[in-house]
Amino acid sequence: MRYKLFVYGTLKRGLANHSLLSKARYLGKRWTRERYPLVAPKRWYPYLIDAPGEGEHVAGELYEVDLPTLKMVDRLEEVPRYYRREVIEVVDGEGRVEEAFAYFLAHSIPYRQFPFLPEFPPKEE
Ligand code: PCA
Repeated sequence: MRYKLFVYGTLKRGLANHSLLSKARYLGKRWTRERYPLVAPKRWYPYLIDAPGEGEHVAGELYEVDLPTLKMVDRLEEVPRYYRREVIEVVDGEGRVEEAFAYFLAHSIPYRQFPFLPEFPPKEE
């Protein structure tokens, strides 16, 4: 089985955890169909918050992964304690919609205290 995984944080190309996706197939750039808050209170740890309608259409990358890769990434993200893996809708540059897994922060934080990012890492101020 192959699964679609939308990544918006450290799993993206060039970032700290991307090597976990070495066996994954890159499908291209995508955005969340809904708006979600994306915050990075600790700078290198981006959190997608399950509060649809707040925040931005978050940019990320879509991959096709096998089950061992998905399980490995779940372990890295400490699912279900730290992040939860949920199905969301993502859109490509032409507006085509598809479903993919994405990682949401599992616990609640006062996310409205932080700027809502359209992508991670934030562009320099
Ligand atoms: N890694 C996952 C969730 C947050 C993070 O840093 C990702 O890139 O989507």
